[in-house]
Amino acid sequence: MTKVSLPLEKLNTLLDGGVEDGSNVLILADLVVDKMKFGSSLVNYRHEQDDNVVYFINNKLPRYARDYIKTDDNVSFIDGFSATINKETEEDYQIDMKISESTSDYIEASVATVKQALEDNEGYGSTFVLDSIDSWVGHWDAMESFIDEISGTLEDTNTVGYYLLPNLGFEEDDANFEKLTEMFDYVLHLKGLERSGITLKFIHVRKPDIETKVPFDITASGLVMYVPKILVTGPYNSGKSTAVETLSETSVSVDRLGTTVALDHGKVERHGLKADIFGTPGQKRFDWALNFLGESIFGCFVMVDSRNPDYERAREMHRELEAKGIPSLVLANFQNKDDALPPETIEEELGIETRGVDALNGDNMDESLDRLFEKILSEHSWYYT
Ligand SMILES: Nc1nc2c(ncn2[C@@H]2O[C@H](COP(=O)(O)OP(=O)(O)O)[C@@H](O)[C@H]2O)c(=O)[nH]1
Ligand SMILES: [Mg+2]
Repeated sequence: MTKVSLPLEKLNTLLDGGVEDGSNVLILADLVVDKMKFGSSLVNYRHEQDDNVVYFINNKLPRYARDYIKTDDNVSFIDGFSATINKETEEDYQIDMKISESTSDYIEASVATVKQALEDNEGYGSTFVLDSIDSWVGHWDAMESFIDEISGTLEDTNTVGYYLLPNLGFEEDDANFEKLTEMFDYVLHLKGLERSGITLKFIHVRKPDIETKVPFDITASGLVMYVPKILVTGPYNSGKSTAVETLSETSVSVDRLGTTVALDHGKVERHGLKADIFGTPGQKRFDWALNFLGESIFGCFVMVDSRNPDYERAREMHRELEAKGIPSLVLANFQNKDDALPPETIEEELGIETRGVDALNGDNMDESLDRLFEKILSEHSWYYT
């Protein structure tokens, strides 16, 4: 069985390499998530993996989707919309009728056109995207027969079919949702939550049912795993500003008022991860930072100076973080110094997971960030609220 990878590494890990070749995937998108951008990121990614793409768009003009798709090569559009507004199509394939006149005729014509387009691409691994099936919802029989008929062609042409659907009100235990779930091999639910003025987006794999959620964002370079805020805290001179600078592509440090108002900010974006990272002292102003940065702190590094760790304060900060449900990791900094205690000793003393790092040279910093992401994905409470 061949697996076809998706544009997020974490998703592939959860799905043992991706989705099965020839399968069909429902992408249910909450309204705060731009499903067309998601679909285009998927197309751009699969195209980079040498897929041919057939993109069937039936709720707006294809050029709106083209704006997000990086290439015209080997990307064919089926225009299911122009006829609805009496416009000539510019695409190779078209559904030459209005869905409003007869949904079942429209779907029948769609089956024939999709099959044709996929067969024209035969011999390649392909990607098929249908954006979107919302206008067919309720026409269950017609939709089911469309999906059934296309399934055979997907298998024959080594194509994965992705069906986009805005979440117009499917609740968790909705009978309609169950019906939909039965029709597809995979169901990816793109969820959105508003928190402290930002929208947190994450993928919940509902078929197969996987508990770990994958937070994501859509950037110019494609889909990335996205965690809005990571905090770096610890005593004065433990290396917080240095850590933020080392981890970030760009960073600023506001230090001029001494330890009271110090705040570092950097942006991390690399190997598929994106995060805003904030450094703030762990002394008196820690509560202030937790409140100021709000509920959307996803994870925290507690920095200690391995030459002289303040165990009491580190334990206290860990307790405060734990009480707020924020996953954290102790970074035992200055490991390059001769008199540094080994991370194992510090971990044992604290009873809290600890990694040894050298913030200045960056030793073990990337690995620690990956580990914190892991902890965030498996422990963070906001997925469940
Ligand atoms: N040798 C070494 N120096 C470090 C390391 N981390 C930080 N420093 C230095 O220690 C000093 C204090 O670090 P800084 O990041 O400003 O600490 P902060 O007060 O916690 O923000 C600076 O001079 C850094 O260059 C490290 O891992 N190794
Ligand atoms: Mg500093």
